[in-house]
Amino acid sequence: MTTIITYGTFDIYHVGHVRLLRRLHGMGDRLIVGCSTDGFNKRKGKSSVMPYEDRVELLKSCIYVDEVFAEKDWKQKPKDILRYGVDIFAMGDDWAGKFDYLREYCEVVYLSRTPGVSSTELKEQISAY
Ligand code: C2G
Repeated sequence: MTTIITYGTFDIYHVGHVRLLRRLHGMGDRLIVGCSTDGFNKRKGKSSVMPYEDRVELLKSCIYVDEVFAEKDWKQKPKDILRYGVDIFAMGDDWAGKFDYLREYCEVVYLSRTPGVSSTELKEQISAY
């Protein structure tokens, strides 16, 4: 049983998120997602349009996702990896290199982002609509 883990805000859920989750799903048997809480987003310097509960509901509705849990701080990843028996930690490559320290616990991979779509761009497009 290969378990994959990833983390993110997943605000304004879009095809960039779905394509990443689909690829991660294809890499193993179980995909677990750490969804950033609203409080953690503040500390990340990010604000999300959608509240945490809605972002979790959208992730849980995704056929590629097996489990969703709260990402509350930067330090919890090693504990999460051990708790879930994670084999692969994966993120989009906008984070390339940032989580290499987790190689002590599991494989670390960075997948190419989907170009041309982001929550920020969507917010701008919607407000200009
Ligand atoms: N992503 C992607 N393609 C896009 C947009 C996002 O592949 N067009 C990926 C990102 O690379 C990330 C995931 O989707 O792996 C979630 O993106 P965000 O919600 O923006 O995640 P972020 O706010 O960067 O939070 O501890 C890690 C952080 O919580 C990551």
